[in-house]
Amino acid sequence: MSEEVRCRTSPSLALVKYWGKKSTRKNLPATPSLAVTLGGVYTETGVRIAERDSIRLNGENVDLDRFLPLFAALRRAAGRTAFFQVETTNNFPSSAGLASSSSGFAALTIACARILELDLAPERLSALARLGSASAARSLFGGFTLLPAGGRAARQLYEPEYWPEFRIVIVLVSLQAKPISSRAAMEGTRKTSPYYRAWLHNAGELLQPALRALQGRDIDVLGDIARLSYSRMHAALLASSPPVLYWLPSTISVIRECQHLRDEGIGAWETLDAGPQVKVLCLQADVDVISQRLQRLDPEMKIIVAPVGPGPVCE
Ligand code: 2P0
Repeated sequence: MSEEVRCRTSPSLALVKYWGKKSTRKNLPATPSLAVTLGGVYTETGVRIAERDSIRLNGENVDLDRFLPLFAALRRAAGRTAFFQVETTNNFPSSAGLASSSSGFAALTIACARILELDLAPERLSALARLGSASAARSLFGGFTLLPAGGRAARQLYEPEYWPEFRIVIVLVSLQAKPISSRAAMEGTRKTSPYYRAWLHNAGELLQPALRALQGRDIDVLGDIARLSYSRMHAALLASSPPVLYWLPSTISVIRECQHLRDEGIGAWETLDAGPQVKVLCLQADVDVISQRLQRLDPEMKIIVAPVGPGPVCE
């Protein structure tokens, strides 16, 4: 057995969402995305050099097709033909709208680069990870990150320590895999939603005020912008043919409870991705009341509280 490299990375949660591709072949995003890396939830990936490529996710073999462009780019960068034996686990549900592809492709990219002894700058690693999943370009960094529209690589805007009180309350309303992958749904939106052009236009307009709110650590404004971004993304999705609705009844219960909390003066701003889970942006001082109120909706729902997370760690 060859030596193994193990890397751990955390998912990237977009506050301003990436949804739609400028280039499908190069996997370039059509919208800018501003994100926070989540702490305490992570993908851990081990890679060895082997005689053929193989990937096991949480103990199950995974189809290789989606990984081949990344593997090919890594082999080109190393100037050698090497194959990867990959074992990867998530300490949170996969394919349920918790951005497992962001942390998954980021961990895979960095672990493969290390085993090939490639000494690449973070920006280069981010561009490679983007070939697997555009959100993975952001997971290469901790703290707050930006992937510009059409951008090849993400960059870190602020270190994890920048906003120590910032928290994300993750509400797992369903542990089932989502009915349609984000990649397929994104393409469906681009090709069939009459709202897609408006979505692209507006996504660019949301970025500057979001950046200013982050610069001022103004959670009221940032939370409001995050709500607009996910709502407009889902409006475009719902208008595609066939329509795509990721929400479940409990998703809506959580959204409404966040509205009630805000009406009572408690800062709780929800955001959703390509799945039914709800992530609530808030400050540490409000975490207990928010968690209790949301748990009361359904004692079965799992709730995870995440601080702003770190960048990749390898051993
Ligand atoms: C994001 N999402 O910005 C957005 C918001 C989901 C909703 O990036 O096709 O797996 O692999 O580039 O990154 C999820 O899509 O898509 C995603 P691909 P990805 O986090």
